[in-house]
Amino acid sequence: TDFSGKWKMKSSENFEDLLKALGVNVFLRKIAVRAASSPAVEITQQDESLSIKTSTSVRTTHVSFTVGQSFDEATVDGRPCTSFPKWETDSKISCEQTVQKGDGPKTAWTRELTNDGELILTMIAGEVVCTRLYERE
Ligand code: R13
Repeated sequence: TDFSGKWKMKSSENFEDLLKALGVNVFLRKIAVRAASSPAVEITQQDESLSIKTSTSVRTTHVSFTVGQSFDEATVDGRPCTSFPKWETDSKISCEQTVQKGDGPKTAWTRELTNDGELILTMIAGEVVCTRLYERE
């Protein structure tokens, strides 16, 4: 599977609930929700190595990792964490996160390429699952 490409978001569920579960206050939540409604995502992939740039008007993140190797990133509420991405199927990466200090709900994400060429991102905090559907630009 090749996740490479420029992606635009078609739908999002539970993003605000996710931030709420992580303890983000209502003021910052509203700003984040608005900005996260029109992200620009660019992924480049070579074999097992991915680079994912996610841009919004208020926050841009850039992660590079190799599936099967741990790397440092930040949780969606901005806390430094160590992540371990692995193949769940040949078209789905699941990634568990461990925050470097403090506690809170267990966080993770998954990215899956569907048969019809769409990308499903889930972000998880405890029991809350945020699902975001992307299509190629
Ligand atoms: C701002 C500060 C407060 C915190 C926050 C969290 C998330 C975001 C913005 C902020 C945004 C996230 C977008 C995520 C996307 C994910 C994806 C709570 C730290 C800056 C308000 C905008 C687009 O789809 O991959």
